[in-house]
Amino acid sequence: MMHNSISEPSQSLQPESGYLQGEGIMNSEKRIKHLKGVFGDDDAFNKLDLEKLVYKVQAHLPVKEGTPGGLYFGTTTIQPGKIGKEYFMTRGHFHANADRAEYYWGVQGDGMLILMDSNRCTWAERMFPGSLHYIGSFIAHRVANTGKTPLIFGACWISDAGHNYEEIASNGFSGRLVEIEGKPKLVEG
Ligand code: M6P
Ligand code: ZN
Repeated sequence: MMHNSISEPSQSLQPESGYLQGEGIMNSEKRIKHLKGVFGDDDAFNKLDLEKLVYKVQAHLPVKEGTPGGLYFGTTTIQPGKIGKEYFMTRGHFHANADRAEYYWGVQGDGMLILMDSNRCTWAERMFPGSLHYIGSFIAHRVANTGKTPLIFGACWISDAGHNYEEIASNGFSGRLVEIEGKPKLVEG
């Protein structure tokens, strides 16, 4: 049987900015006060305004978290800034179902995708408008804004991936992305 109906989509995505609009878009914010223990330099952290916005996430989560076979879609905007020498960045996570993969892609600004495998080997990929990043199984991921304007990136992940923040909260990444002589560098720590 055919439904003779043409409808408008319930959600839309602004291609230039990644901005999501429509039914059921979730918005969340991470301010300095939400990011205790994420950055290496505690003195620099404690001097900052706790209410300062670091990043926000918009997401379309059409199925219940944990549903096999569904997909989630998000846009993350990281403000420019540093805490000590370390760039503003997302908390970062492994997936709770650690073998689930994810795509990230650059929309606006300059950044770095920081990746760490299960042997705690860390590396980074440059992010720029149009860059595409396949984050495979068992790889922790976080994004840093290395530029002077907001960094916007898109993400698409599996609805039963989940987030494991505990591993990163306890042990961090084995490398940190800091600014040295005006350039981003991955250093031990
Ligand atoms: C992307 C996706 C989300 C994630 C967000 C912020 O949009 O990977 O699942 O929540 O980035 O990253 P985090 O949760 O690590 O702070
Ligand atoms: Zn993820």
